[in-house]
Amino acid sequence: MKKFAFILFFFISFLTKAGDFSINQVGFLIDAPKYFFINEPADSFFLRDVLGGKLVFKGAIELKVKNDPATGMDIYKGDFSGFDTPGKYYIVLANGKKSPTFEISDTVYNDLFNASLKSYYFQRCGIDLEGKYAGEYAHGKCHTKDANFHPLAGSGFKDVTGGWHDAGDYGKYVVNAGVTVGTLLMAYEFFPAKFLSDILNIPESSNGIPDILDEAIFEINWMLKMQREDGAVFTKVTKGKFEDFIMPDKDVKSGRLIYQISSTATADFAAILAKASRLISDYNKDLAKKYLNTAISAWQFLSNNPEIIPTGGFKNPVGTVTGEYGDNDDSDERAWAAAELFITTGDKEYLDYFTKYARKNNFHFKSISWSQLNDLAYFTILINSSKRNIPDEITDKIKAELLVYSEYLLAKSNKDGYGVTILPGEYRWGSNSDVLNNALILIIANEITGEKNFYNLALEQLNYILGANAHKISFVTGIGTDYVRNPHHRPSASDGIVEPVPGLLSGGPNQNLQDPVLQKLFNQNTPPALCFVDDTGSWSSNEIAINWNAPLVFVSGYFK
Ligand code: 9MR
Ligand code: ZN
Repeated sequence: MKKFAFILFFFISFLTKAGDFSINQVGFLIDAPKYFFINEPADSFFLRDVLGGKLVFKGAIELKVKNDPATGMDIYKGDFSGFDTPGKYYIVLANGKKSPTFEISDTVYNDLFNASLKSYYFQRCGIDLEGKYAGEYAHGKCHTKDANFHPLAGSGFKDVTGGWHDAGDYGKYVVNAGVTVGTLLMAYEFFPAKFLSDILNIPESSNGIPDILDEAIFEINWMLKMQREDGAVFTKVTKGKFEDFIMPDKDVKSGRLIYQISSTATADFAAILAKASRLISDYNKDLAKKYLNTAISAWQFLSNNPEIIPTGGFKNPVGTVTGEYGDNDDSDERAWAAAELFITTGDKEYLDYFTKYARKNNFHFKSISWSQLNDLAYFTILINSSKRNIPDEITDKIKAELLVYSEYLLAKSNKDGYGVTILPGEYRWGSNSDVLNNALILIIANEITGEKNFYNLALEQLNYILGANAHKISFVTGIGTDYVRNPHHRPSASDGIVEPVPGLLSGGPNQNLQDPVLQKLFNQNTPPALCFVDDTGSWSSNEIAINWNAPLVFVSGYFK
């Protein structure tokens, strides 16, 4: 009982620390739905201008849901969508409680976009992060001796320096690079006009190539080093065990190893290199050719080895305690590679391969993740359909299933107090990236169908990430008024700087409680969306990762 009271006290103080308002702390686009949530009844609310406190809008507060399934909370909503004058505002209740200040403008997500893309620069491995780009987060070269082979993968040394650190750890994993680079390239390919910025202040800025491509190329150049002569691709470069909480350039004690090849890594590689080849060809024909050749050699290896490698999917060798990214189904990765290779080459063999997979799976959409790439294949075929004369029969199927999936997301959101598109049971490790990947799907659905509901729902997902959630917190470091400050991120925790490295998305609530910090605070009875804590020790709810940031770049870049 005592323990319960303590937990309850902790809970309440924790949940109320950010104030009482669940609101997008960055703000709203001028024509977007605008709203906030509170957890107690109130009659009305007042929207006031920051300058002088002038009252600009008054609205009613309505009960949205009692005992919300994901949070156990009563949720009340105040809506001010009708107000559309750009400026900086806050909300006040009759009892005097004030919300954080937020902005209404058509450029409200610019800083968020820049920070979320720039975060990849801070993850770079094997180079000096120079003060002129990294500011106070500058540090020396790390992991310059990458790497010797794990005995199961080969012998001796191979240069695999470069690329990004995967997450809060310093490992580098090809599988996770797949979905990450895939999503960044997709943003540029689908909406080039929105992603042309070349002024992010990374070393390649102003080189005439959009920074989003430059950053992707930094990772791709590492991926190239991970390829074996026969086309197969090694799975990862990590230590035997996760590093201590030290800066990357201090991580020199024990060596890092290259692990075995896998068919998932090889297929992800083929997809990325094929996609990058066609996108970079406008800027650099030689590079485009080189990329395509490596993609084809990876595909060749896969064709000669139609069964999954290793059998059952990649597993960490006994004694290895770093990320696994194990996946026992490589069919979606292979289909994605085929789709990208077809669009780049026009070679019908690839289209046939993709179509066979898509038919077998009835063109169904699924939640996008490092292990689930089939939506990326569908999108590639759909967006490039006229370029390659894809038969209507195929594109119609993809469109129809995209619509079915988007309606399903809409139905889920209607059941949720905060309007999020995941339900109890789905708050898994990295749930915030699932929310943003759903926003990505909805953005494309809106582009294809013109259905404004999907556009608005995508924005609602971003609202959740930026503060319209039970924790009243922005899940992106440095963004909003009350954001995550203690991510499970080795540089942020060991650089001696109070502020975490900016632009990083926290994984978010994880009802599976997969770390000791969550296990101590919560149990199976905790409402799923509450299973989160802004604590460095909670790697299963508060880590950051390259794949989670990618849909944030996509979504914020689209709406900026
Ligand atoms: O994102 C991954 C998640 O889906 C898995 O459930 C989890 C446990 O295997 O691993 C996550 O990825 C981590 C990776 O293994 C190592 N680097 C940090 C990643 C984010 O936590
Ligand atoms: Zn490094």
